[in-house]
Amino acid sequence: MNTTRILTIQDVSCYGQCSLTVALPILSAMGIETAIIPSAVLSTHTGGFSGYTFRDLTEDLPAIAAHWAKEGIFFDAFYTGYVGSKTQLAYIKDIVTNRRKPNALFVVDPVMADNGKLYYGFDEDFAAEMAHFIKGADVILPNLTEAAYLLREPYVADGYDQAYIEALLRRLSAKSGGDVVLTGVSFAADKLGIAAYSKAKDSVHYYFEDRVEGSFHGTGDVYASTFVGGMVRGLSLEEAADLAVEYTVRAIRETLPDRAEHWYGVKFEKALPYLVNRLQK
Ligand code: PXL
Repeated sequence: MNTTRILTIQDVSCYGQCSLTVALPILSAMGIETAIIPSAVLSTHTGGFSGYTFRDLTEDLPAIAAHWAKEGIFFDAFYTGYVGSKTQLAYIKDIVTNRRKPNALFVVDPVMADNGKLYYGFDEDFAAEMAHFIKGADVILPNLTEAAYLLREPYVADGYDQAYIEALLRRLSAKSGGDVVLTGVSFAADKLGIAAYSKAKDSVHYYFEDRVEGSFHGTGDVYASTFVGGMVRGLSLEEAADLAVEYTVRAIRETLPDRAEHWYGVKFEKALPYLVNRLQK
């Protein structure tokens, strides 16, 4: 029997519910065999903690790739998230090129910024490299800030209309060559969601849910992992994009009662039964 095997490359934030500690459980719950390459190991994520450790694993990547080449290991899908260095982007491109099965899916979450600002440790140079790295990705999943950095355009926080979002999606697709799911889109104060652009159909699809006030760390990773899981399970771009919003919102709602103490991430574990049940339908 054939197994669908995915490789995800992102950091291990030992504490704080993001990147691999979110992606692995979600993809496993969705029934997908998931191999990993940790891009870096941090004691915590960088959003709200100070004094964290950071071990860059860039130089481990070529050795891991060489071993896998010897073992004849190939993947059906690749999903990249937080990447620790510019050099790593080139190594990852090689891995995606050399370890792919025919028709493998390549999804890039260009994790580097939010709310108009680059995350700590990232600079304009990295953003320029990321803009290059996304070329050839089947799907990219930027938020509005990352979209602005990828296109080297000013960040527009709000007050935009559908025409702006659709032109932005088309500019991003022209850059990557594939589909685009833009996260954090809102045309009304009480609604928040996504806009998904299918290159093949040249169409834009929207999905919104009621906005939960505040910003929640790690939700980009919850969203991207669920989206990738959906795609690998054969959902359409639009279905996977919607499912990922539904699940992310549920994970946020699970966190609300305990928010002050649980400020560093969302309780996505509590919403996993919902995700598993939803996939059975
Ligand atoms: O959730 C994105 C992310 C992943 N990994 C690390 C981070 C962040 C966002 O701040 O700091 C280490």
